[in-house]
Amino acid sequence: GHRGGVVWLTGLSGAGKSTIAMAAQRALFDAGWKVAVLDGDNLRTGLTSDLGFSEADRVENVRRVAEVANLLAQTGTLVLVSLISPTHAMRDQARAIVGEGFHEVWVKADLETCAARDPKGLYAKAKSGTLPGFTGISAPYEPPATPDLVLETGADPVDTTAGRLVEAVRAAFAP
Ligand code: GGZ
Repeated sequence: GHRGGVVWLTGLSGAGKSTIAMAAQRALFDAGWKVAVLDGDNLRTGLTSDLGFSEADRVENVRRVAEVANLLAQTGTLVLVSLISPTHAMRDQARAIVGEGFHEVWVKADLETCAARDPKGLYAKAKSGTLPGFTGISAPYEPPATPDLVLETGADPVDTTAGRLVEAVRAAFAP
């Protein structure tokens, strides 16, 4: 079968990381792959429920999720991680934890596009100042310098971006 590995989706809130991860998971599952999604927003109800959004808490969040992703990858699972993981240092830490088989994917959309989508109203709160330390508004996002793949969700629909992700996964991890 296929090799295990970690495909790390980074990008702003509302860029489309979770949507693309879920669509790719479905396609890979239908093709017989062992595949898991680790989504920051979901994990924060359990594994990382003690963490907030300070720099230090985000570092710890990324560290824990990378450790879990690595354990799953070692069982032969293809792991799709969906975390803002806003800094180079955080993503470098994840890469170091996983080692071989780490792929960085930038789910790219303009801040204006994400803020216009605003599915949970978080950008509105961040702009009004009621939600401090929000990525892209009042906390940093450092775009990846050398991502393995860039998916532009402002330009391309989800079937296109998810399809490109699935092709990249096949190219990297299929037998
Ligand atoms: C960024 C925040 C914040 C702040 C709550 N900054 O788009 P969402 O809503 O559904 O998913 C986002 C999620 C980000 O969690 P991560 O674990 O991916 O972040 S990190 O990798 O930086 O640790 C967003 C919501 O939580 N959210 N407050 N202040 N996103």
